[in-house]
Order: sequence, then C-alpha cells, then structure tokens
Amino acid sequence: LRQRTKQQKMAGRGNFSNRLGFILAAAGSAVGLGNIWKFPFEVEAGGGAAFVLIYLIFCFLLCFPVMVTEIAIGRKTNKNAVGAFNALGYSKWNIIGKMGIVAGVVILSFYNVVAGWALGYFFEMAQGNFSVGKEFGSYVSNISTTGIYAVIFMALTAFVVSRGVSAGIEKGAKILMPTLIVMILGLLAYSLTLPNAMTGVKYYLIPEFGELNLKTIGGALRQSFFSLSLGMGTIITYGSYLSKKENIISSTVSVTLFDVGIAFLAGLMLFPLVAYSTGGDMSNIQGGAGLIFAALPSVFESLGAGLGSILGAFFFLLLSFAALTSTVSLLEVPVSYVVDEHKISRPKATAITAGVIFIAGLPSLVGNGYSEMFTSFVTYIGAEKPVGFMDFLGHLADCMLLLGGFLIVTFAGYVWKKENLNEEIAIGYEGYENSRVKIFIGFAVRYLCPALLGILFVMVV
Ligand code: VAL
Repeated sequence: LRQRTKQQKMAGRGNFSNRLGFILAAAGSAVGLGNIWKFPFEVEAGGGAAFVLIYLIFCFLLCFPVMVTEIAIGRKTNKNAVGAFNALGYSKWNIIGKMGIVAGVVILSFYNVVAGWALGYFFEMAQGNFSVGKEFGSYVSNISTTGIYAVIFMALTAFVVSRGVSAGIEKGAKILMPTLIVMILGLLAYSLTLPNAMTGVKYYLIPEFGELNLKTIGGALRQSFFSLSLGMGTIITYGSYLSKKENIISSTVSVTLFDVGIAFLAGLMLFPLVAYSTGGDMSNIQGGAGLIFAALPSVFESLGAGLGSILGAFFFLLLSFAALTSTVSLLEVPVSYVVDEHKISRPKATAITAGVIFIAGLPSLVGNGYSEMFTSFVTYIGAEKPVGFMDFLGHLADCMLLLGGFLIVTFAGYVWKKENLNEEIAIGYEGYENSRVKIFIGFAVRYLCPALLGILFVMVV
C-alpha cells in the first residue's frame, strides 16, 4: 500500500494548497532582481515618475490580460507550458510554450550568475568588506569566487524545486515573501530618516517627460513583461497548480499589485541611500547595473562599520531571497515539462535540468571580465561599444517574452476563442458573466493586446 501511495504521489503533479499559496509563489516569481536591481536604474534612466507612469499603464493594460490568459490556460489543462497547448487540442501552437521554456532557461542561465553575486555580497558585507563596490569589476571577473556562489545558488534553487509544489515552492514562498516585505519596509523606513533623503525621493519621483522617448518606452514595456514573469512559461506552469476554486482575476490583480508595489518601494528605499552618500549631489550618480553592486557598498560604508555591515548584509540577503523565489519559478518551467512529458521523477528531472542550465550559464559567468570574447560579445548596429554575453541574452530573452505575450493573446482571442477563455475564468468567479472585466478581457485579447503588442514589438526590438 505504501508503495502505491508513493507511486500515486509521483504521478500526481501537486497543487498549491490555497489561494494565498499561489499568490505568494507567483508574486515570488515576479518579485526578483528585476524589481530591486533593474527597476530603479530603469526609472532613473527613463525620466523618473514619467517612466513609472508608462510602466504602470503597461502592467495593467497589456500585461494583465496576458497573465490572466496564461493562468487560465495552465489551470484549464493542468499541464506544463508545452503540454497545455497539446491538451487544448492545438499542438501546433505549443510553439508558444516551447519558446517560453527556452526563454525561461535562457533567463535562468544568466540570472543565476547575478543572484550569485548578491549572495556573495551578503557575505562580504557581513564581514565589513565594503571595498567590493569599488572593485566591482574585478569581483565579477574573478570566476573562482563568483562560480562558487553560482553553484550554491543553483543548488539552493534545485533543492526547493525538487521538493515539489506545496512542500517546496509554496513553502519557500510563504517563508521568504513575508520576510522580504518586512526587510524592505524596515530598510525603507531607515533610509527615509537619513540626511538628504528627500533629495533622493525627488530625484526618483519628479517626472521628466523630456526623457521619455521610444527607447525608454520600450524599456518600460520590456521591464513590465520581465518583472511579471510573462512569456517565460512560469505563469502557465504555476497556473496549472491552481485549484478551480480560486478566482483568476483577483489573483492576477494581487500578483500585479505585489510586484509593482515592491518595485516602487525598492526605488524609494534606494535613492535616499544614494543621496545620503553623495551629500545630496545627484548629478553624478552611477546608473546601470552598477547602481546596486558598485555604488551601494560605499553607501553602507558611510553609515559606519558596525551599522553599515549589518544593513549591507541585510540588503543583499533581501536581494538573494527575492532572487531565489524567482529562480525557483524559472527552474520549475523545464522541470515540470520533463516530469509531465518524459515521466522522469521530479528529483532526477530537477538535478538534470539544473545541471544543464548551470553549464549554459558559464558564458555569462565568464563574460564579465574573465573572458574577453564573452565580455565584448556583440556590437549592435548603430551602437558605440560591444555588449557582453549576459546583456545579449537579456535582450534576446526580452524579445522572446514580448513575442510570446503577443502570440498567447492572439491564440486566446482567435484560435482557442474568448468564449473558452471566459468559461475558464468564470470558474471560481461568481458574477463574471455580467461583469465589466469580462468585456475588457474579451476586447483585450482580440484587439487591444495583439494590436499594441504587435506595434510596440516592431518598434522597440
Ligand atoms: N520576474 C522575475 C524578476 O523580475 C524573474 C523571474 C525574471 O526578477
């Protein structure tokens, strides 16, 4: 009998135990390096609040219907990103799922490297070694250190995923997400008390509409898809573990608000810290990827060795937690595919996929100064200098996410048909039939999203 239960357990795909479990896991996927590391410097480059405004519009107008569709397709079929399209009877369209898996794998390959830096910085800060910021370039090119942290991070991710949906992913999110919120709020409250904090807040929030152009609008669109984990198979997969009792619309609203809220708070926490360390002079702050890894350590140093070390360690631990719930969701996409389609046990599938993705991440690992070839990998037409392998993959993935988003709404609107989509959403949502949101979703998947995403895709990639 015990043998049989074990077999049944292996065949079963698992489920989130309740709505909160799903929301925390999906929000855990969404909230990640994208929010705390990328969002603030995108805002800074894109004209402050003007960028935030466009970003919010994209999240609620374009990403919202995409997320609803992804969850509905996953839940309807209880299948992985590829199997879902087969189960609906449209196996030709499973190309959307395949592209999602590839995008998820590509992202995880380099994301894990950056997550490893965050973990490494945690230990550096804890030891009071603030010089890593100034030596950021040599830190990331030293692959014997960054390589070890990348291995550790992938192993942690694999550990959570191998435990399954409720005992691994959900449990992890239930511990890490509340901790993350408390940490962000604590650090935010502290940073707002520092001298020149308001200069930082103003710098962050006063809109400069002059800085809005096609490039920054494209940046906002890419950021919204990346941050909400759309087009990478994750939300379809997590949706497949969601119970029929739950309301897809309100779950999507919660996840979106969670993601947008954390990104916003991360910026609000960061810029006062930066303003404090520069004495309120914001004319010369370092943007880009270095905003956190290169600039923050000296911010913490300026708070004094004891306090700086505690707060610095605290910050990079927070960043590592945020990254972990995201890497877990990214690894779950191929694992769920391998478990469903190839009937391999979850622990084995996890070990194999994590190993392969780690190896795929090696060019990103060495492409930050160690290997000349991968550090200056390609020069885009019209660009001044070459970008590294990691940036190249980031760009490639962004294109895939937008294309995936475009294709999935088009699929739902014209192939699977909005009636079927609505039928799935109505389960778990009393009164959906006569609601305005139903009219919006129908309009969005047929006209709004395909048209806008199609146009923007051509304009910004
Ligand atoms: N959405 C996450 C992030 O913003 C990952 C999964 C890309 O970091």
